[in-house]
Amino acid sequence: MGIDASNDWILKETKFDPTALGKCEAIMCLGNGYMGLRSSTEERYVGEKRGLFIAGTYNRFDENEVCELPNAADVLEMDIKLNGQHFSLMQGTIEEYSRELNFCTGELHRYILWTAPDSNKYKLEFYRVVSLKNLHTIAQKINITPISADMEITVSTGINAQITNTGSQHFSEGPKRFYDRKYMQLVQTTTQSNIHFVFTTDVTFSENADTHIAMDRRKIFSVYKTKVAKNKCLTIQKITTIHTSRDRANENKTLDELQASALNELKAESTLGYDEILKISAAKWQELVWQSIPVTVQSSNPTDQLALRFAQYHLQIMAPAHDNRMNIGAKGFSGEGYKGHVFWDTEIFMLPYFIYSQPSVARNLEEYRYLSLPGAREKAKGNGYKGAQFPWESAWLTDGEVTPLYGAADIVTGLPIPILTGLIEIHISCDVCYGVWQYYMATGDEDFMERYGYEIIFDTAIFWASRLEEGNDGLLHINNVIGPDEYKDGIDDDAFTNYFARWNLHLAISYYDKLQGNLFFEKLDNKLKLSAQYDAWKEKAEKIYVPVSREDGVIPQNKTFLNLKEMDLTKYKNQTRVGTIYNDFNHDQINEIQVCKQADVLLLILLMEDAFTSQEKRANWDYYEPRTLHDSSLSLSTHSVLANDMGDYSLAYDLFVRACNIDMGSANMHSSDDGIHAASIGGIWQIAVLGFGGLRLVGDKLRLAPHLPDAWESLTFYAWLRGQKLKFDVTKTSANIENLTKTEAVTLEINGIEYIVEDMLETPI
Ligand code: IFM
Repeated sequence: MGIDASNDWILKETKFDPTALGKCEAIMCLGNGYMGLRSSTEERYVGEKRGLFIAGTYNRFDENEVCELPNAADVLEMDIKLNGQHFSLMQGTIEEYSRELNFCTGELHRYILWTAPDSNKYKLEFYRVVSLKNLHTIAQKINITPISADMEITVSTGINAQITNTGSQHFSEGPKRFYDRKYMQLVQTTTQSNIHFVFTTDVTFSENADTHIAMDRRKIFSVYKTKVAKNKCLTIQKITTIHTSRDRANENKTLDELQASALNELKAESTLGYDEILKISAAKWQELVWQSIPVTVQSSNPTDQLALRFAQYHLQIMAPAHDNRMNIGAKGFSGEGYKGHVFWDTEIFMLPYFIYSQPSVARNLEEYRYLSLPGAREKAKGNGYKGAQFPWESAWLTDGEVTPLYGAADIVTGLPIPILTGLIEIHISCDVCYGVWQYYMATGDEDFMERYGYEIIFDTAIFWASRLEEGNDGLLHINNVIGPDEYKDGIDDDAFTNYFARWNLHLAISYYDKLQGNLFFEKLDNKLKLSAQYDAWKEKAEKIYVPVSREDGVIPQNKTFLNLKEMDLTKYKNQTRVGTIYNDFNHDQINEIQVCKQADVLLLILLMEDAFTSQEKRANWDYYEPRTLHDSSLSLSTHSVLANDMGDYSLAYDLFVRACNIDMGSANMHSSDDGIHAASIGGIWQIAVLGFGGLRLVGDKLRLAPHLPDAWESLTFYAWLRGQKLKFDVTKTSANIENLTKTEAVTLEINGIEYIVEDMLETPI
């Protein structure tokens, strides 16, 4: 696949490549936070992974599987026959080809000049959009022009619910019918969560077409036959809507009512037609993203701007901004990977984008955590602890822990590797608390804190207090966990976990002190019995063991890490695919080597930068960077931001480029097949704004310390800080900051000096 960055708004595939079908489906995925639609082609191919995912509609296939986002019916498929021959790029000759996703409008466009095996030539253009305005609408437009002679064209299309999640069929077949011999409707209902999906579609032809309607098992479709004159363009429009009983607006409707309202809405959308739907949706893209919060870079490498738009585009379509009962999966809604589950990826990697760019979306994401507190309490209780222990992987609010128990094959035993993360990767509880605190520090949103935030902070502190174990040394320890580095499991005193657990307790203590006398606090105190626990928190927070730096400043990643075997990791550091260490060692063996899958101590240092000295930062950077393989897509952005902090500028830029290539690059054509890497995409934005742009929340203070890479001349970005929208124009030598809201002054530290930004500020850097 050749990515063409000649236009930095457009992700372009320049050559049809059957081995890149899955990758393009994911990286060119369309969506709007309500749904994610993989960009499969209209005609079908071996190797494709068709997919449509609707936020929050999790279903559990059976007792042996955890719940997942079901892959819903396919509405894109069109079987096109030209002069009796199936249109397929696997035959005939492709004279010209391009497939483009335009980030500016959100439109996908495919252009093909094709000579069929019978030597007849055709121009085909496929346009598609998922509306950002009406979240239920998918619109398609197809232009077919016969170039050699008048032609008979037959198109078969409709709603195909013969789709599974790699074999697991999540739906019972529901009613299907035609209305007015024109509109097609099909209902499918999830087998366990009992959610109705109503698909309604309308297909129109620019030429008169003989039509016959047909039904099959889990399928409704129509076959249209028409004659098209040479050089005349046949235009087909297909407008589809999707509604589910999970939608807030439909919760109290009967299925009949839902079907009827869906049909009415389809008729209204269909009246608008493709071009108008596109225009309205593109205007929404301008309003929400491109005119309000664009990140703009002047770089000698045009792919940089493309990558930043790629990131903003995907962050927009992965966020279920419409409903606070939903959150972002590790693959967004772009594939079956990780089953649509939500991880710490949200708080640590994607949330910062929303906090600074769309604070109301950030608030929704954290409200989801509040609404999942019952499941988190259930999990703590089930494990014999108190308070809220958030699930490592979560799905619907009441699902609790949904991490699967087994994964890939162990090369030594031949058995599936047990997945222990759901049992012992417990730092998620402080990650959620950190997300809440970050949101609060950047926004100052007291209403959120009183309704939701403080309760999360207190209840996670209660969990940590109950999780600590008394050691022989008189200190409190956290044993048998997995830290961020998932190449080490069952370890004791993981630095990341222990530092954050202590921080979580200190935060709860400080808010307990601060909130005394508030009415809402008294209620919370009663509900969670805070006063009865306060003294114990204070005592325990002082006694938590945190791994301290050696003399040279290196912090042990956990109790045993620094005594593990050292190994030459060059081969794995230079790999072009992730996880090649598993070709040589199994998980138990990797557990014994000083090798990190992903940023761990270094992430701790980045997130808690005021807790460590510069000498410690440098020592840990020098120690852990060479030992980290970046075998998780979450890793590169952390290292890039830190490399910039450390003054290792060319490495910082190199890691940025690598992070951009995780999804956009062509080194591994299959790494995105199961979906894009949401955390890495959040990381691309973080590198630009928090790294090169240098905007950072340090403790409760905002700081700006930019340093642009050699390739960049300037960087412009926007950030909402404490209710004010600020515009930052950064060059290699200066920073221009404009407070666009101007209702309050914002305090920012630049080069060690505190500035109050009421209006405009220009400063050398
Ligand atoms: O949350 C991550 C984890 O840190 C590494 N493995 C993949 C997960 C989902 O992205």
